[in-house]
Amino acid sequence: MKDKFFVTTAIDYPTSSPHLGHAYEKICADALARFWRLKGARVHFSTGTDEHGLKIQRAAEREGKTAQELVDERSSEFRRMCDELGISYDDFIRTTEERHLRVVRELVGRLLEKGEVYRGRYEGFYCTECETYYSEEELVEGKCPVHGVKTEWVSEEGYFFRMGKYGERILEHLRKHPEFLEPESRRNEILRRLEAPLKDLCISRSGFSWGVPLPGDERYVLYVWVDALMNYLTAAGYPGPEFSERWPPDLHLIGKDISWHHSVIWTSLLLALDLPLPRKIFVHGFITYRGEKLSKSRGLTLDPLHFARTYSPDSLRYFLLREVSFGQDGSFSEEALRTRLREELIGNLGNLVHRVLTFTWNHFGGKVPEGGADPSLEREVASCAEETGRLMEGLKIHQALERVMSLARTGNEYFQSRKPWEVVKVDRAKAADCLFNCLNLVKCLSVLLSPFLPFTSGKMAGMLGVEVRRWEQASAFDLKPGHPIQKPEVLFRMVEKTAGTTLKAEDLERVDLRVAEVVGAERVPGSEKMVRLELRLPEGKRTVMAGIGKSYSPQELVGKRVVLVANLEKKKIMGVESEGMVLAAGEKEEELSLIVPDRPVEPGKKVR
Ligand code: ME8
Repeated sequence: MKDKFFVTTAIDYPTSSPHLGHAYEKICADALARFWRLKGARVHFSTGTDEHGLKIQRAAEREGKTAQELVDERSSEFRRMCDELGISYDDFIRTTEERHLRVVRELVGRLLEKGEVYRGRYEGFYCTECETYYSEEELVEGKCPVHGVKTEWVSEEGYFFRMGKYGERILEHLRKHPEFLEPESRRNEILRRLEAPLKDLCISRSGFSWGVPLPGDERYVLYVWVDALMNYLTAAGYPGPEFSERWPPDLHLIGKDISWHHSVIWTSLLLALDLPLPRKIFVHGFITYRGEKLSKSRGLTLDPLHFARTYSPDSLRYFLLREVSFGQDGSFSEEALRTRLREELIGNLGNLVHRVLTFTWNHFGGKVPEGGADPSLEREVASCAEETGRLMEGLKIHQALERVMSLARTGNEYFQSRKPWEVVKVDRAKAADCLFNCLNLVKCLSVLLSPFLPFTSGKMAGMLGVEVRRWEQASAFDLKPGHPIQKPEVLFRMVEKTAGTTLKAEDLERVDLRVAEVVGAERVPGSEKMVRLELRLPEGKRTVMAGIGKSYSPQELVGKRVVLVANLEKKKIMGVESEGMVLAAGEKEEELSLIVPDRPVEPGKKVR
């Protein structure tokens, strides 16, 4: 049992809009924060945006905005995503806020005073995508090992943090406290990397200005990761009175591309500052789509709000929490989401709640009928609450949710086997007793579901006229006979699918397909897949990004006549504004075949 729970997520780079991977991390942290609140812990949950650095400055330049304009706009998109998904953060921190700059200045000043920083010369490689330094040995075929993009050679005078001297202490900590970094596979990765001597860390950057000026030498800006990691201290209220209550964090929840930054860079900074280390860093897996990691830099993103708005925020939360084994990668597909919505949310949970409440409404005047708790059902509910609690404490989020849903199945079986719709005609008291038990089970479910599906839990509790406040409510059959319920409403609905359903001829008319000639083609740096095409149409040229680079070389493309979806909304892909899409057939990226007219057709001609 914890009396406090300070949980943080990574703070996202607002270089482009949030994607499903960002949403996944926030949803997992939210489920844990909500769980611990119900358990009575003093919870502090922070998330936010990481707004400095070269990557942000370059993104702003690409979009013709100032860096401040870019981060203001985009940070609000991340916050909106959190709000729409029901993320119950207590603090949404932006690293450009004055309260954070104060903390960074003070703490870097302290490092300088303590002799933890010295002047030197940095020579090596830098990946702007992850804002990380790499040595030559760390690169993979000369490219960033995480993003697969070209790195930049950096050679500059700068300031170094004596990180190297903490290598041994970090190793010792990892060995003594295996729970510090989980899952085990991630800890082993870090242990292996720490077999080589740990180097000092260059913490200054020059040549651009979008960052925190380095205290004491403002020709430099502070390396963005030092600034970003310190967000956890700012969010904890450093150095105010709440800080000692909240610190250390009970859980840093992060993705696997940034486990080194947290377990090594962050840990050594905290050691140097004599601050207590976090209790746990948990590394979740990546959300993939058709076998590829979602990533802004690769132009492969899925908009969480699209799915939340189409299917409901809880449907998306449910899918991600239930589908992905926490700590491992998990793949997203709309089809799989629809299947879980249909079979589990509608078919199991929605069905139970609907039949129990509707039956009560229709046959018992909307009041909990007379009955006594069925001891074996009550025991089953209590053991579900106990097991779910234990699974959540052990960070087995997907198993916890699975366990809760098994209780909904038990509820359905209970109702089904007692046939109250028949029994009510011959033995009203017996039917009443069945409903009394089912209603109490539904009430317990509304508590058990509340960390995972807050909107649904709220609706269920609302219909039952109860308020979910404590986890213990999950195992008590305390709805009393005579307690009124509200008119039942449907919890989940299936939604017509926009793609893949039958279309009318008029629907097809809306898609403007045209023949276009490829007059230029080049590979997009950093991607094996993306090719930037210049297409000729009678009205002028268009730039279109096409994911056909594994099937075609740029040379073979020039001169081809292709089919262009000409009235598609413009979209930025890998920094390039794409004005349409070309059609190709095939499943695998290496086996795509462009759709081309098999007789000469002039560019601009309509495809019908
Ligand atoms: O790394 N699936 O920001 P970021 C799941 N600003 N999680 C994913 C993901 C995917 N496909 N793609 C990214 C940064 N993430 C830094 C963090 S913290 C002091 C600074 C996760 O916007 C990623 O692993 O690139 C990270 O935890 C978070 O999203 C933000 O990624």
